[in-house]
Amino acid sequence: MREAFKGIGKIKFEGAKSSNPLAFKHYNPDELVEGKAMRDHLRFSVAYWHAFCGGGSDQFGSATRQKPWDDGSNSIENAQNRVRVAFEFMEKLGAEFYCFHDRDVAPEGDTLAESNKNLDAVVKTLKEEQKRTGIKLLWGTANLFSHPRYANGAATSPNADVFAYAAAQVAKAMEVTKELGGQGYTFWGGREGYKSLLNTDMKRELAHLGAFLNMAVEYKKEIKFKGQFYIEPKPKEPTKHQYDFDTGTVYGFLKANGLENDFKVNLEANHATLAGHTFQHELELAAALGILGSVDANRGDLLLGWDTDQFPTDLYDCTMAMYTLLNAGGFKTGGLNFDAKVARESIEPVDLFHAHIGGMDAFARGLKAAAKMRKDGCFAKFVKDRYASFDAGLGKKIDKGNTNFGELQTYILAKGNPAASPSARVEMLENILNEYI
Ligand code: XLS
Ligand code: NI
Ligand code: NI
Repeated sequence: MREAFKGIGKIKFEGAKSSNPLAFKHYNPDELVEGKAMRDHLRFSVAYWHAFCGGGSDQFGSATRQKPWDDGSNSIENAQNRVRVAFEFMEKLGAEFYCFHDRDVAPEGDTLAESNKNLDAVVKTLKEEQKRTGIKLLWGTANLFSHPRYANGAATSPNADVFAYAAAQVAKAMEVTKELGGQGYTFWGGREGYKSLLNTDMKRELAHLGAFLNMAVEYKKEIKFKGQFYIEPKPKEPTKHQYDFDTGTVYGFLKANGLENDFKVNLEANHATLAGHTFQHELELAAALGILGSVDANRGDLLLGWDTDQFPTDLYDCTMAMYTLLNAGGFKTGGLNFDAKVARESIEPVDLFHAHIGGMDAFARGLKAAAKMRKDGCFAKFVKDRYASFDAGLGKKIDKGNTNFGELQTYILAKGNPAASPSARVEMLENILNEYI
């Protein structure tokens, strides 16, 4: 195959003093942090859809990106060639994982059978390239939102045949994910929500979504797919309201449907902010609930209200995310998947490198800063001391579930007013954080 990214070699770590924009300043894959190689902490993944399918179009204009390797056709040959380009890119970048939707990698046919056949043909090339490069599949997924048949949802469509079609598509996507050794499979409810409650039976739609995911779990066992299932929360866009709103909502839904042991969450930074949370809030809650699985690494724009999917460069965000991740024990099956697109104005192939290098360096800095915060232990100690009243006496009984309202009443009536809590030192802690960034 002809080289697609001519003149760009393997991206190397050159250290913070380097001024080469095509080098890592902070991501040094083999460097140990807390006794583990950076590559194994961060598990970087490239999102096939943004990196190799997106062209930069938006509601106001058509595609802008130069892709000299792409003949613009829907042929299998073009799709297979795109796979080779993708692996050349990932190899040069040093990303060890990728993620894809069924319809990113292979063209949709006129029938499901034809689409499946197309997918099989491209999966063959994916498999060859995985073998050639050692790059692995972090997770696969099915696109249940682009085709007009899914305009009213997939598992929550009012049309039972659409539900069946979506099930068949997911079954096939799970099969190929398994075939490619995928470490996970993601469910993002693209249009699982509503535009208007005037035409929506919410109770029924939620029940259908629960049934759909339960059948997916069953099928997973049937085909012996061992990867981790993820749900990716997002509160809105494309629908006005999406049922997988945020981590808290997803957890309640999983519990209500007996699925809490079968799924973890795949958290996307921009989706967290769309839901009115910080990225770290979502990570922290997922960790507390034991469902922290994987991350779609990107960022939104404070001044824009939609899912802009920009590359993550905010050092505070990356540091706080890595702090929560390290505290939670790090990734098991998950990783940092760059679900991010280059700006419409960044039109050259090399921009794809700049974008990913920046994201990888930002998370590498975040990782190192977070490890230092943990080593110094200042925040952890502050938190521990702040809750010390629960470490002994009555507080301990509350923690263990060994008391009741009667006892608490007697206790506090005898004791009188609680003493004021010590200062929470918000500003002092924020100032200390700045010293790590
Ligand atoms: C869209 C989602 C999507 C999922 C995969 O907003 O982030 O890209 O990650 O379907
Ligand atoms: Ni995503
Ligand atoms: Ni997004």
